[in-house]
Amino acid sequence: MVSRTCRDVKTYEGQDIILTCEVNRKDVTAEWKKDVQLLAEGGNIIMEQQGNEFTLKINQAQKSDNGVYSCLVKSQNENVKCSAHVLVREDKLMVSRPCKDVKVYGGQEVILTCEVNREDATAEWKKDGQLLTESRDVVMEQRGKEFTLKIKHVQKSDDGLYTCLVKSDNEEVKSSVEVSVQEFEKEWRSIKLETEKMQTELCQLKPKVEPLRILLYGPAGSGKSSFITSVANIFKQRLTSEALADAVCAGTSFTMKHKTHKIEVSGNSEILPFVFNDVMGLEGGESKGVHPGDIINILKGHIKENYEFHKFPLGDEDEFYNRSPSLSDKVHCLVCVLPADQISFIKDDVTKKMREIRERASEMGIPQVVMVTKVDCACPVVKSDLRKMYHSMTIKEKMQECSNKLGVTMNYIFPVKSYHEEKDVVPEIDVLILDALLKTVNLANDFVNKDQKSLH
Ligand SMILES: Nc1nc2c(ncn2[C@@H]2O[C@H](COP(=O)(O)OP(=O)(O)O)[C@@H](O)[C@H]2O)c(=O)[nH]1
Ligand SMILES: [Mg+2]
Repeated sequence: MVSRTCRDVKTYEGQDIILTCEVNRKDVTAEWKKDVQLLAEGGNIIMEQQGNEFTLKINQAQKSDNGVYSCLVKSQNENVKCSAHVLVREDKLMVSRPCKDVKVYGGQEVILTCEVNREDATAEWKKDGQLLTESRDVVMEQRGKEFTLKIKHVQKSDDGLYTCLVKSDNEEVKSSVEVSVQEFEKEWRSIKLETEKMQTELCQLKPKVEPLRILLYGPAGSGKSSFITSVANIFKQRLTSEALADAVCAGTSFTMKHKTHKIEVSGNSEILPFVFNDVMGLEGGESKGVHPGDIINILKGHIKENYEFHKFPLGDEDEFYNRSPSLSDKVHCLVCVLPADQISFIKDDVTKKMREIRERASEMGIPQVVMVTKVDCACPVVKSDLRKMYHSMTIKEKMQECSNKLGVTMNYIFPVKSYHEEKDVVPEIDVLILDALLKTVNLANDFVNKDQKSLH
């Protein structure tokens, strides 16, 4: 019986190999074979016997020594055999082709490859030290000595240091690479630079009900007043002195009176066929801002001009309560205003209130859009060039976050930059605001047309 069999050996060229085999009899002899060939001593081969223990030594092993070695032990009436694999490798485990740093545009595919000097290695990938797992957009492959990590549709959040950790037996090597995601190569949404045409379209709109009423709501300091002032600037073709926006610390000062903002057109005394109301009603707790119940009252047209909001909603006995609102008193489009740089910090109770208001508006069939303001504060690329708005991954991600939080689809979300420190009108500001405004006003108009039809 073999009491101790020889063990498999994996080593490098130049190392010595020892195979040992022990049996439970004393009067035995042994012969060693490499594969089918009987081995003889000489060269780098040494055979030894010490009692019932047989040893085969291979000095300074070479790749040619690779094979299955067996020891055949013979006694008078019995033969036993044990064998072991010997694997002599050329080198230590090494990265033969490391990953290369990559710069990609958002939305593209990233492929990282790393090659080692062995076929039988396995690898895992890490991003910033965190183990990566496969998903719909993350695919890992091995082809012989080559390992690949594929990331489909990269996002800004895929930026980071990627490491391919390769293991073989007890050895480990790694190769790291920096992936930096650039903005979108092509703009993902295009807007026409036709400010004049858009202005004319807005001026000449003849809705069935005038004025179309647009309600802006959102946290204090989100830029509601600045947006309205910016629209006024565009149609006056200069910066208006109308001090609508409060530059004071957000959260303490806000619009408390129900006021309708009309927009004048420069050159003649015309006013635009749509108006704005703005309320702040989304702060956490009930004590700040306009009560959600009053926002619903505004949507329905129950609140008269100049009403000063209280902590509690307006009762239907109040003189400011409009019991029989006409279609023009009602809101025709609800605009949620959220600052791009603050979206991630909006508290859950505020999001909940916003969703509730949205749901009530949806029940009434009122169309809704979201203006993502202060884009310059969220993305340096956009800050330095507003024309890069739809190239910016950050802005798209902010919009996506709004979409997820509020449940509004992306095509009704518009990133805008308002006038806040400019001395003159800037066409790049105008075009974004006009584009968002035109879509908002058209939705309001569609709503009024539908409502009119349902009356007849
Ligand atoms: N950087 C930057 N600041 C803005 C923008 N829009 C508004 N602001 C500033 O944000 C602050 C609050 O804006 P405001 O319109 O009063 O917010 P409201 O409380 O929602 O009416 C003011 O200081 C504005 O000048 C914008 O697009 N970019
Ligand atoms: Mg305001």
